[in-house]
Parts: sequence; structure tokens; C-alpha cells
Amino acid sequence: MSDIETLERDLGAQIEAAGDEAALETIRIATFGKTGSITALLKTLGAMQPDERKVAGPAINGLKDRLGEALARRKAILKDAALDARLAAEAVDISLPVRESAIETGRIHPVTQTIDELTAIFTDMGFAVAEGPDIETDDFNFTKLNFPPGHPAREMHDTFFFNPKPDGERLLLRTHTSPVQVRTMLAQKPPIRVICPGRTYRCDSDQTHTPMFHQVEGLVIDKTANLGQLKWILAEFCKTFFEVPNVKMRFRPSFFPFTEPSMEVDIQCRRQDGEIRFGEGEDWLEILGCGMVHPNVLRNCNVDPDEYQGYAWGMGIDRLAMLKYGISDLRPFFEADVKWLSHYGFRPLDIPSLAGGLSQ
Ligand code: 2NL
Repeated sequence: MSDIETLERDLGAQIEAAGDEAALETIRIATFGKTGSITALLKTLGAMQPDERKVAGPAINGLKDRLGEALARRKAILKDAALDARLAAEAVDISLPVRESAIETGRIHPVTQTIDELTAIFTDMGFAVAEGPDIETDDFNFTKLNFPPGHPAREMHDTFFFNPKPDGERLLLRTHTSPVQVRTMLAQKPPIRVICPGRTYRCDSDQTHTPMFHQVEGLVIDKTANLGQLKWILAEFCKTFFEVPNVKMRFRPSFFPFTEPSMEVDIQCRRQDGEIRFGEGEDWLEILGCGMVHPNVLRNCNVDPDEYQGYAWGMGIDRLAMLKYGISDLRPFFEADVKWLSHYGFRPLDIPSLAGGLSQ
């Protein structure tokens, strides 16, 4: 067999065996490159005698053309195969369901839901919503609210104090939302009707207390503000919030430095099989504190107690959320556990409204 035939057979076999375009390119360079086998063969033509060249020339050039064609054919096949492989690997499965969006999977925290609900109730009655800073002065958190300096009630609040500033002033984390009402009275002229929901802080931590918790307070200042109005407001609130047609309430005398008289309020309930129901039964559950604003507080906030009087109340939002939604443990409220939130949380588009029934 001639050299040309051997070369043609060997190279032809190599080309057919090339598994991808890179392997084929290596063969092409080894054949037609500067030092390639066909290139070397073509170079031999120059040194040949004319007779010899007449025979060898067409034979070598014929081989060159056939190998060129074989390379091109194989390249086209490999290119098609590579594309087919990519199309198969990158295929999009259009039968896959769409991944749920954040609006479907996200949940509203029960505390946020409860704040939204009680805000809907009180704003419907004509109350404005006021907010203030979590870091407060001793003056706004205690002194203006009729806690005398050194009064034991300051200690009762288990206050988180900051280190004193160079001028000796000691800021604190507010122990109740009352300083927001103080700020409201100092900034606005009566009549005033506000609720103040927000975070509050006390150095206390056990099964039923967390160092940060939520409170909502309400304040009305008007010339004829009186306890009869307060009773009606609280009864309306309880019926609407707990979604029952009637609820008995019990007012017990109590003490707060900022109200006189002061009362604690219980609502009628029934405890059964570890469940609690409102608006029925013979048991009582304390849910809030209230009273007539102390004249000293009015004076401290530039409200003339001879012209105006006020009533105020305060309640724990976390506890309201636990009671309404049957959550027995307070601590997971603040543990950011997604599993807990997906169980107790609310759908983002179920906005609480009085017309819709608050919790739907
Ligand atoms: C409770 C009791 C209460 C108030 C808060 C208040 C605010 C001002 C003036 C007078 Cl500026 N009173 N707030 C009044 C009575 C009770 O909270 O047990 N909260 C959880």
C-alpha cells in the first residue's frame, strides 16, 4: 500500500474517531498546520523531477482535498451533536409550577396584626395614632407622669438606664408608651384623642415577661372628658377586638402615679379545655389599667386642670394577641422562628378592617 493510501486511511480513521470539535482541531493542526503531515508531503513536491511530480502532485492534492472535506463533514456532525446535547441539558421544564411569591409565603407577625386591628378600631372612633422614640428622658418617662424623684414606683418599672451623659443626664428605654402622650400634650392643644402603640422595655425575663414587649395606651383630653365615656370606649373596643356581641366588664380600684382614680379592668370569660372564650362564662381576666389623668400630669404637660380633664388607659399588646389567637407561650414572639411565624402569622393581603371582620 502506498504512503498516500496509508496516510489517508490513518487520518480518515482519526477524523471519524474525533469525539468533539477540540479533538478534531488537534487533528487538523497535525495534518494541515506548519509542521503537519500533509504540509510536509506538499513540500516534497518542490524537490521532485517533473515526471515524478506529474504523478505525485494530483495524488497529494487529491488527498489534501479529500481530508479537508472529511474534516469539514466531521466538524458539522460534531457541531450538531454539541448543540443537541446543550439543548437537552438546558431544556426548560415548562410544566414546573411557578415558585410562590413573597406575597404568598410571607407572614404578618401576630403583634403587627394585633396593632393593625386595634388601630382600625380606635381610628374608627376618631382617635389619632401617635408615636415617639424608644429612648427617652427620665423627665418624660417618669417625672412629668407624677413619679416623684426617688419614688419606689421608678424601681418597680425595672428600668433599663443608659450610662449618664457628661452633664449627668441619664437616658433610658421607655418603660411604657406614656411619654408619647406627654409629648402629644406638650405639642398639641386640647381636645386630644390619641392612641400610642409601640415597643416598651423592662429588665424582666421569664415565662410571661420579655425585656421588650408592646403596649398601647389611649388618652383623651377634653373639657368634659369623664369615666362614663372611658367605659363605653373600652366596652366597644373589647367587643370589636374579641369579635363578640356583648362582654361584661369589671372595674377594680387600683393605683398608678399618673391617674386618680385608677382602675384595673377585667373582662368576662370562660376557661374550658385549655381554651378561653370572651363574652360568656363566670370567670374574669384582667386586660388593662385605666383612670382619670392626675391633675399634676396635666399641669406638667401645660394643660390647665381647671379647664380640662382627661382619661387614659394602657394595655399589653402581646397579651391581647395571645388571648385572641390562642398562643400560650410569649417567648417565641421574639425568636424570629420562621416555622412559628408560618403557623401563627397572617397573610399579607388580609388587611384587618371593621367591615371585613378584623381577623377574617
Ligand atoms: C397598664 C396600665 C395605664 C395610663 C396607662 C396614662 C398616660 C398619661 C397620663 C395618664 Cl400621659 N395615664 N396612661 C393610665 C392608666 C393605666 O396602663 O396596666 N398598662 C399595661
